Amino acid sequence: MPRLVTSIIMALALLLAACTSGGNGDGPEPPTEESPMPPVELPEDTPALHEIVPAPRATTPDADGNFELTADTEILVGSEKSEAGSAAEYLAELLRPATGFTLPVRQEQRANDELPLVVLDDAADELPTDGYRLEVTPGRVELSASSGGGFFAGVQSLRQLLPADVERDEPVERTWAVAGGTIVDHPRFAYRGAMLDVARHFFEADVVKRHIDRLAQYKINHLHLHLTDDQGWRIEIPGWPRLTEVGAANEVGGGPGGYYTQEEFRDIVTYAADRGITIVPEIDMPGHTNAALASYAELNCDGNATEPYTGTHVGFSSLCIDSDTTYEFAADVISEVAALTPGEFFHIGGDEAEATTDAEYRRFFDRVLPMITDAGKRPVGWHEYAAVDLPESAVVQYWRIEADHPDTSAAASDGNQVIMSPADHSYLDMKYHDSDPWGNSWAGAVSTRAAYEWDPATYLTGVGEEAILGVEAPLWTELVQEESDIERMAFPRTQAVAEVGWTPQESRDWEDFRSRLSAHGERMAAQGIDFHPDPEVDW
Ligand code: TNX
Repeated sequence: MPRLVTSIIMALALLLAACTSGGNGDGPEPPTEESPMPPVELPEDTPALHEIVPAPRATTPDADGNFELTADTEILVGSEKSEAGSAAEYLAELLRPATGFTLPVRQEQRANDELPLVVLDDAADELPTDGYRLEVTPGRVELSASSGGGFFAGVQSLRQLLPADVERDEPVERTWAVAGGTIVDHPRFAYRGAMLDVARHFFEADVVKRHIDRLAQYKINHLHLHLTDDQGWRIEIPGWPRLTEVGAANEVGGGPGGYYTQEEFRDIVTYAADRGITIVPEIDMPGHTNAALASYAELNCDGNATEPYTGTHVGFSSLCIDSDTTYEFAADVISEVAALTPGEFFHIGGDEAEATTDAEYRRFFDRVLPMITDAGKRPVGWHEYAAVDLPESAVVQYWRIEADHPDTSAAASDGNQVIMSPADHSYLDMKYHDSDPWGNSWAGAVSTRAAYEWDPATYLTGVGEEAILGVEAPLWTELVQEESDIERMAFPRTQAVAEVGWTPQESRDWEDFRSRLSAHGERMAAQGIDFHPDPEVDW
């Protein structure tokens, strides 16, 4: 751009800033012409605006707009929204270890214009859900959003615009620059989820928290925790102590199992919220309940407790459908777990209830679904539960690999929303490639490319864009025992599904994703993630 034009634009911008700040001198102001920021040279490893994952909607680079993060940089919160404050704190926490900078977060409007600033403020116009605008100019990065989700998403984009070194946990002496320009972005779907099965193998709270850290960077905004199954009950329920004394003491293969106390679980929920992630608790019923049936004899129709189960078969267990104790149990568990989670969803399982007749299954959900809506939550269930009368707020999660499921399409026509988790594209417990030594294979291999190349809106007959709440990548853990197994199975397929959920279909392209993803190998390595270097990508 010619210098004269640049100067005119700058003068106009200054004039506009003076007008919009109300002229009372207490609004943050851009650098003045008397103290222009010197031009910033970008180190070679500085990512370009379009290189982030998931791909943003619109980027406008500006070579004159580069920003340098320095020891003087401050983070300023102009928005009253508490999430803007949390997002700012989170940003500071992300950037402090590698930069070694203090990066103070200030809630005040006043700032020293001489200092480089990162400003989080309300968008002047209403942005779509989870949308944000990121403007990088010399001396100032402005992140604006209309909602908490937007601030968290923008923070992740800004983080990815810094070089991979920013992911190290020790200070690195170097220039920290961000390429100039503007990103305007919002997601295709409101729900971008991951699931972790903590029932088949139990994972301690700090493992879950580290997983949350890793998911959040790809704008995953829901973590569904599969808290109960045949092999284990993982959440403390007052009044039902044997669920954790007996039901939690096993896992697949006979290991010691474990569970979260209510306090630990609340702590996970808060930790996730501070990173823009809502926990979706799942209590799987009426099947997948052997851990409960082994804990309480009275939950069984014959009055005998079952034996603990540490194998991997499915479909053999059921709560006693026509016993009042079952509904006292369900009511207590649902109200306790609903109270632990401020999020809008409560997952009630409903899958593979092969030990229950269709009529029993229906009777069960006719009594249990109102407990969930009465607790103020939207029920979510695996797609088998689309066979029952669902309340309007209920969400159906499709997990199979067939292109037709009439109950799910009927629910969608009735206005129920659908989460798409087709196993042949989104199941993180599958092998990446047939030759892999680990992983399930009933849905076939799910390579990174397979996790990327599908369209949620054309997968299932009768379930189009409008019916879809979002996507979710489940990680079942029959074969996953260590934290490093979680990492290997989840990454990089989580990035692929995250982009399926965020980026519009017409803007997605495997070759383009593949080249952007390759730069994330270094970022993941710097974070200590034991990802799978799928040979489909040049790492
Ligand atoms: C099917 S997907 C299941 C799980 C297994 C998984 C293994 C679903 C709702 N049920 O119980 O863990 O396959 O891939």
